[in-house]
Amino acid sequence: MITFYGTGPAFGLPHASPFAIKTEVLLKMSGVEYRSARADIRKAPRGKLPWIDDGGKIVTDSRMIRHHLETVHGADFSGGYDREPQGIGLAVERLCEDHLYWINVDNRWLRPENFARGPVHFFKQVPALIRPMVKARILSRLRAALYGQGTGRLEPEEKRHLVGLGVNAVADIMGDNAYLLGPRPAGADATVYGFLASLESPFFDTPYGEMVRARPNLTAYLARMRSEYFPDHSV
Ligand SMILES: N[C@@H](CCC(=O)N[C@@H](CS)C(=O)NCC(=O)O)C(=O)O
Repeated sequence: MITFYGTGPAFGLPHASPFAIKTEVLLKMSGVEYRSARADIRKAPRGKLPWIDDGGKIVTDSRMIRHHLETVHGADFSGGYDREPQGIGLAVERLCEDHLYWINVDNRWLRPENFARGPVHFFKQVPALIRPMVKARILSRLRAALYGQGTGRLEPEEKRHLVGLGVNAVADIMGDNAYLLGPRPAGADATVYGFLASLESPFFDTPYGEMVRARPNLTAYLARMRSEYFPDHSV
């Protein structure tokens, strides 16, 4: 039995982490039996979540978890699509994970009002005496990571422009399809759902949610994915 370590529901989402939402959708798509456990980031095997424990084999990173489900459990995330649409799906996944993700992290963690609304609560388990120090250390690490990645050097208007390009590209690729690539869900949908739902979350003060909601096909898609993969998750 697989144990899946995610963040658990937060911010009106099935998980605080889009990578955890993605991974749980992949697990559900695969049909493999699993149980969920709340991850303690201090115990994360590579310092990042999510991860899984499959009978003692630890697999970290949502991309490697997908690979594990395919190679060890015979999961098929192709959705039955040809290689070309699958290639488009992979490119869209990386657009979400390596680009939109960072702008969303910047918005959640480095805008003080959003940090106070959400991420600050992650520090509740830290003893009160050292909490301010730990918080300051994590924020400074994150600021450095965002600066290194590049997002930290952009003006708000530039970030909005880039999110608009990314969101509209996904909406245009999806068109009238029920899922990203056509009438059937594929592995790419786990990612697209995780990251678009996170970007759209009205829990945070953000200009990005409106960009997602401005595209009716994305709004319908988020509702469809949520009712199919997280029917019990009510917010
Ligand atoms: N490539 C990884 C990325 C995972 C990731 O960045 N997780 C974030 C949470 S959304 C994390 O654990 N960050 C903690 C850190 O970087 O210290 C995946 O696909 O799982």
